[in-house]
Amino acid sequence: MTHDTDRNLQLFQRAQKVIPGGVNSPVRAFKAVGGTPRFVQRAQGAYFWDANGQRYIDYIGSWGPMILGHGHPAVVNAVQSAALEGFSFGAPTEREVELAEQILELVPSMQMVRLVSSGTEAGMSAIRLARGATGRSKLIKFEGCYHGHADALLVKAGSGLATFGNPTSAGVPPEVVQHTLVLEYNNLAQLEEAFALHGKDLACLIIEPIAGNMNFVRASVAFMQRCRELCTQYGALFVFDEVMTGFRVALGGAQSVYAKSIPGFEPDLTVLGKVIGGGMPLAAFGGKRAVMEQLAPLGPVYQAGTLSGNPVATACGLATLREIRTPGFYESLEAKTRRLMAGLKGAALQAGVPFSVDSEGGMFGFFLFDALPQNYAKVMTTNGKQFNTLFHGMLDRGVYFAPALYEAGFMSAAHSEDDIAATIEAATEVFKKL
Ligand code: KE4
Repeated sequence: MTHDTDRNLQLFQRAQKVIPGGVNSPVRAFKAVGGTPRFVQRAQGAYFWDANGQRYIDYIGSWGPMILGHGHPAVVNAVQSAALEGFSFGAPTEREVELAEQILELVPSMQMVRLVSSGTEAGMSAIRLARGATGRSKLIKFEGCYHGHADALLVKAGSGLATFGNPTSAGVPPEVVQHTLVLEYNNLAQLEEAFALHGKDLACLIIEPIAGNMNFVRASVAFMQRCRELCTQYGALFVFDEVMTGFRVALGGAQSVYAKSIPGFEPDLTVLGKVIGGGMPLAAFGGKRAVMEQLAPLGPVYQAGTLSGNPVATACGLATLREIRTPGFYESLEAKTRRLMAGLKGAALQAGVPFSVDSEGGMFGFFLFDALPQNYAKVMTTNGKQFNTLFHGMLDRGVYFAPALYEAGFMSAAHSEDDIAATIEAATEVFKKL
C-alpha cells in the first residue's frame, strides 16, 4: 500500500491540514501505536470498512455505545422516524421523559436524572452538583480514571501521598485543580489517610467502578465498600462514573455488580453516557431527589444545554435500551466476551506470551502480564513495543482492537461465533511474532 493507493493515508494527511492531529478526539490519531488511522467509510453489525474498502471486526464500537452492533434496524428506523418529526426544539418532549423514566427504572439508586450531550458534560455537572449540594469544594479522583476533560478533572497525582493534584493539561490553571486529590486506585491506606485529613471538606469522591481508561481494572470489593463507608461517614457524595460501564457490564451497570457482593450498595450520584445514546450524543447524571432538586431551575446549581435531551438522540437511546432489555441479552453478550478472552489467553499461552484477561458483560481488557494489574502504575509498565506489535498484527489481519494499551475493548450483540473464531485465529498467528 503506497501513498497514492492508501486512501486512509491521503485522508489523514488532508485531515491534518485542517483538524489538529487530523482527528476530533486524540486517541483516534494512533499516536500511541503508530501507523495510519483507519478512516471509516461505513459500518454494519460487528464490522466497519475503511477508506480502502478493507473490513475490520470492530471491538471498539465507538468506545462502548454500539452494544447492539452498527446499524441495528430497529434503531435506524427509530432515528429515521424521529428525524422526520424534527431534529431539535429547545423545548421539552415526551421522549426524554420516557428515557428518563427507563433510566430510573434500570438504575434504582437514581430517583431523578438530567440528560446532557456528552460524558464530559455529565461528569462536570455531577461534580458541580456535589459541590453545590454539600457546600464543599474538595474532591477525590483516582489515577488512571478518566471522567471527561473538565478542568477540575484533568489532574495527575500530586507529589506526596494524598496531596492535591497538578494539571495534566496545559491551559488548566493550578488554582482550578487545587481542590482535587488524586489517589492510587485500590489503595486503601491512601483512601483512609485522605479522608482523615480532608473528609469534612470533601464534596465528593468520583470513581470508575471498573476502570476502562486504564484498560480494564476492577475496584476490589473491599476498596469499593470502604469508599462507600467513608463517603457516608464524612458526608461526601459517592459519584459512580458509569459512562463506560453503564448498560455495558450489566443492565444495571457496575453498581448492580457490586451490589451482589455488598448488600444494599449504591452510589449517591451516577454518571451515564455511551450506550444510553446508542451512538448519538447523549449522556446523563442522576441521583437522589434531594440532591438533584438542587439543580436549576429548582435550586442554586446551574446547569444547561441547547441539545440536552435531543429528540433524535433520545429516540436512538430508547430503541437501544429496548433491545438490551430483551431477556438473555447480557447472558449471551457475556458468554461471547468470555469466549473471546479464553481464546486469546489460550493463544498467548500456546506462544509462551505472558497474558492476562478480564471481562464483565460486554466489556473486556487484556494485558501482557501474567497477573491482572490493580492500578494505573502497573498498567503503564506494559511493554509498549510488544503491545504495538500485537495491535498492528491484529489490525493487518482485519481485527480492530483499541489503539492504546490503556483502553478497554467492547463486544456487541452482532459479533458472531465465526468473528470470535477468526479473531482467535489471527491472535494465534500474531502471538508467535511477539
Ligand atoms: P465523553 O465526553 O467522551 O462522551 O465522555 C467522557 C468519559 C467520561 N467517563 C468515562 C468513564 C469515559 O470512558 C469517558 C470517555 N471515554 C473515552 C474512551 N476511553 C472516549 C474516547 C475518546 O476520548 O475519544
